[in-house]
Amino acid sequence: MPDTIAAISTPFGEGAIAVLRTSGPRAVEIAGAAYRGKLPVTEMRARVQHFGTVFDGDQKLDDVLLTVFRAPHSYTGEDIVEIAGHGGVLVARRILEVLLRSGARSAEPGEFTQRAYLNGKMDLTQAEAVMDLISAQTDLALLAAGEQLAGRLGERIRGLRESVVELLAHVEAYIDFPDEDIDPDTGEALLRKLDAARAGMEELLATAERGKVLREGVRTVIYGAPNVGKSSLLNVLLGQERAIVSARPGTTRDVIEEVINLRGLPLRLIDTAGVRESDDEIERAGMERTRHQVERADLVLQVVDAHEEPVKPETSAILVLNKIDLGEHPGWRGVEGVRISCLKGDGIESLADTIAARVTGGAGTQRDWSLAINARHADCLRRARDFAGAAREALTSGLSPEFVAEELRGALDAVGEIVGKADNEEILGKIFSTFCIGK
Ligand SMILES: Nc1nc2c(ncn2[C@@H]2O[C@H](COP(=O)(O)OP(=O)(O)OP(=O)(O)O)[C@@H](O)[C@H]2O)c(=O)[nH]1
Ligand SMILES: [Mg+2]
Repeated sequence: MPDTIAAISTPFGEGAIAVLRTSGPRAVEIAGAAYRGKLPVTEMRARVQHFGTVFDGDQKLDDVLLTVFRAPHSYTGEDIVEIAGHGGVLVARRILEVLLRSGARSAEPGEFTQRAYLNGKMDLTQAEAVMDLISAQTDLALLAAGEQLAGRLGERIRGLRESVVELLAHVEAYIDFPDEDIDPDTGEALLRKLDAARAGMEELLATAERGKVLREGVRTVIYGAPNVGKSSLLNVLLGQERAIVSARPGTTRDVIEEVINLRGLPLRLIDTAGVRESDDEIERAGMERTRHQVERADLVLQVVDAHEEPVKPETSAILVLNKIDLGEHPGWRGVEGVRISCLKGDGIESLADTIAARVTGGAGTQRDWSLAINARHADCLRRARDFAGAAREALTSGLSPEFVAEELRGALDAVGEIVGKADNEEILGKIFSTFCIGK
């Protein structure tokens, strides 16, 4: 029998309310020991809030609202009691201590959700989506997390898995009759099915890039010579005076990082020290950091001063010609780039369009971004795709069905791992350790 866990589920700090949760076979009993109200906790109707008081022995701790959820109709699939009290750090802590003393154990990060998964309330992709939802920083990220939480990705994966199961069953039928080779007609049909499954894998894999963008943001480095207006650009895009701007070249020395929401895309903007020859030790350390950031960037905005002599544009960067209000140097004529003025605010919308187009591959975010796999899914799918490719090889080169079946089983396991068919402590540990305690 699993133990009963408890945690404060609201963030640490003072707030209007704090919610504690306890889940497990003894949840009702444990919460009941600390609570006094009109009805004992054991007699409460599920999912109805009751007003009462939590005591530590004879000492009154807090007036609370208490709700019982009965297995299996709860988040975890176990009995859950939720206690909403006043949002003080100490008072919540004291209520938790009472629950722990009555026999609950402190919950590990993500343990409530892990139990939900283990009890079949959700698959692994849905459990992961819980965290995506909590950490979403833009509407697009929220949309994708919501769809995944609703099970849309899980459905696709199960469909894929189903088609591999069918293939495998078909091939295994031949293994049972050792004298028979797969006849050409059947071979053709199998190939078609196999290729459809592979296409399905590729289709999902193609969403990995946007999954990374939505979850981690686009690392966008603002790069260029001193004094061209890099920090000004950061401030304009951010909508606040975050970085120091001054007419003196070499103002920014450290790396400044802020996340913004650009057309629904989370952009991790990184302002850097201007790059030039310098004897100043601190400035040179700053430039070293700039170089390091450029190496790790998903996208580089190369800022130049439009009214100065042209410099050579970087090939993969978006060229941003700033200070266009001062006029454009004839040398820039015909050069492709976004012309802006941070001072006047001109051209910023068009820069945002250019960035969004680059990030979304020109298709815009109108395209369906609600399906966006994460790095773990991508890793599983790549393995599945390779196994499926090997199965195809085996099939077309006339190897005996055993070999085909072996590869298909590999593909099946890899696909299954995405939703959690292949239970593995290590995988679960990795996923749930990123959660907050109490979730
Ligand atoms: N006229 C004009 N001046 C601008 C514009 N953008 C920035 N500046 C000015 O250019 C100077 C340098 O701006 P910063 O944003 O500090 O430039 P930076 O590239 O961050 O400079 P470093 O941090 O030294 O590398 C400041 O005096 C800004 O007010 C613009 O669009 N037009
Ligand atoms: Mg600067």
